[in-house]
Amino acid sequence: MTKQLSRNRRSFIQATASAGALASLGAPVFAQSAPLTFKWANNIPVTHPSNIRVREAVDAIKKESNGRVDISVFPNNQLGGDTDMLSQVRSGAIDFFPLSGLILQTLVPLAGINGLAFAFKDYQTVWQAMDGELGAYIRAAIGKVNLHSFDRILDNGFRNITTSTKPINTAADLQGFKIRVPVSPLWTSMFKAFGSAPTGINFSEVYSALQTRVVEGQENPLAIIDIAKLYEVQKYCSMTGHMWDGQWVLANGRRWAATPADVQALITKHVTEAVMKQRDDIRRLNNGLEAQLKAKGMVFNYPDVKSFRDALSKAGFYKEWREKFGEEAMGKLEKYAGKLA
Ligand code: X2X
Repeated sequence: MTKQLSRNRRSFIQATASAGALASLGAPVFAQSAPLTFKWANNIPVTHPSNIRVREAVDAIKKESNGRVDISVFPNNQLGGDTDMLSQVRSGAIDFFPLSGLILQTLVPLAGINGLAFAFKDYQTVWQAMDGELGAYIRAAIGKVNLHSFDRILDNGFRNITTSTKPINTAADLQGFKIRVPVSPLWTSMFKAFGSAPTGINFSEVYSALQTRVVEGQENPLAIIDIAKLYEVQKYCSMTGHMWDGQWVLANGRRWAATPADVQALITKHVTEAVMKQRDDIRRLNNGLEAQLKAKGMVFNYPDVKSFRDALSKAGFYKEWREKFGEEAMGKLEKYAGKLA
């Protein structure tokens, strides 16, 4: 009897709670409003976890909204390179766009801070910082340029240098080296500090730039090196792990603000889930990829990072960026990363 009562009571509470939740979310929107269509675009091949998880998210969003919220995905630079897509998400031509904080730096200078060379020693520190105070500080800056950023950042990974010509063992090997970097002030400045010849090229052009030898090398996490088949046009992979890079999932600010609260909540829930699963996928991939890339003919080496850090310090790289980012921002980074040279 007591059991029965408590069960009834529980279902009453549940029913009341969900009715309340529905009312506050404006439940009728899914049922009554006109369908809402959105465009999501990115720079990554369809087989990358970022795209696999986004596919799952948009399917779930469509289903849970009874078909009312329909997000079309345009992967692999179909709508243009990163620079172009950034303009498009600002103008509203596309609605959602995951972008490296370092490329976003052309618009939001602070957003490059997590890419400071050798700042993060491991993933644990990365997630503490990016899901903690540092990430919140960066997102506040992103919010000021008519962009909404979801709270959780996608993993791209720790970046390593690949080349068609020689392994990179010490910083001296980077002198005069023709390397592609993404279009971003921090990346260009870092390789200039090494004495390299960096060229800013959008990812959409990287394979052909390597193939035609416009540049000798590039740097990316193993998942990208594998999935974009860069091993076809690169021989050496030097495991420098020189920075951690992730992609903020950006939305056009006006479009997001005009989206009903219940739709915002539904999209946010699934985007967040997708990001957390994507992080897990990348972690698993990174563990197995080295062996696979070796089997595809790449030659790996494991440089001591000291010469790279020293070269950057000597060239004034850290000093320059400390001034540019400012003490407040550097304090948020160093709270997690420890003191940077
Ligand atoms: O452009 C790159 O190298 C990539 C794919 O890693 C980024 O999105 C920053």
